[in-house]
Amino acid sequence: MTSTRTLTAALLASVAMAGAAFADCEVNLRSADTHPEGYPTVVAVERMGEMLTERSSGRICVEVFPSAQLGEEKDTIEQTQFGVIDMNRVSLGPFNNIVEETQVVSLPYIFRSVEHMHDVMDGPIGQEILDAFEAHDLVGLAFYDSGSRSFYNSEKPITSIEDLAGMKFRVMQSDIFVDMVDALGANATPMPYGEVYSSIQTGVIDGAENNWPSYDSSGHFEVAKYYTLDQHLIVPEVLVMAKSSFDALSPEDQEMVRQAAKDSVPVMRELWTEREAESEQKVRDAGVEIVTDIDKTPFIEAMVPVYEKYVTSDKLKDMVERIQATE
Ligand code: BDP
Repeated sequence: MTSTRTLTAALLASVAMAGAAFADCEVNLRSADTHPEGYPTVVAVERMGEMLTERSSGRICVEVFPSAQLGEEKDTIEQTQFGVIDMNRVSLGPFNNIVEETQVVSLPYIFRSVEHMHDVMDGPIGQEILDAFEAHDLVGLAFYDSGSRSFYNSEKPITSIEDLAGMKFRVMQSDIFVDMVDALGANATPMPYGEVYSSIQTGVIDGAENNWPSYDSSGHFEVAKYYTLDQHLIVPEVLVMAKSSFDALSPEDQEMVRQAAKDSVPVMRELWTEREAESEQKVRDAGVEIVTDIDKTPFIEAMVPVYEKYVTSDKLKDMVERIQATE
């Protein structure tokens, strides 16, 4: 009893202190993230906030709400569009049905490597995609890393495309990913991230797909012990701001926000590289069976209908060509 009470008191005191610190700021930007405290995306936005607070002499703060405290991504995106949430760090996947330009960089196997993705996202194509958010009541601030995503499941090691036949996989809420899984001969179930663990555990789905850090931090590796590195997606993540919150700032402060977001990118990339290695080690130590030797050619070939379905406008065709031409 006593220890619980002491703990609760300590917790309340720390929450009050944090609240007080943010209350001292003229502008407190509330930022959502689905990942827990300590995850690279969460830490990167916290660092961005520290830079902003320092550069604005304490006027502007960023308060990160981790662990989906403000809701699942699809809902927090809507709330950010409405200005209820000021900032949001999300995968580009859930934006596919809203911001057309994000579809191109969410296509399976569009990037040859993470380095290729960096070259594209750090250049004019990345800027075009950031600018495209404006038409949807958002300001695109920066892209973060997300490694590459691969399939994991609770049933068996997947060693070829044939093994996927008839299996049920959760995907992020985007039509592209539903079609991607269908094209591989499996069945897709779009659902919020927070529901995946119990859905695998109860057998509603056989598995899902994600990168090392998410596979680890979500605990999915505990219930889906087979991970096959087919690396079908390299989808960047994005930090966006509500247009209404951005417009309420002076032009100087707007610039300061943009710059702090940009400056948080190298910080994030470093944290990401470290975390990928740590997560890989952790799940290997936990006894996960990992298939690394997989022929990706049939996976890549199976994606032709997905490209045909989504890359239809001249604008998107041109973007795909420019991405492929980026060295
Ligand atoms: C993680 C992304 C996160 C997504 C999650 C998912 O960082 O933004 O919510 O995947 O699969 O890798 O939903």
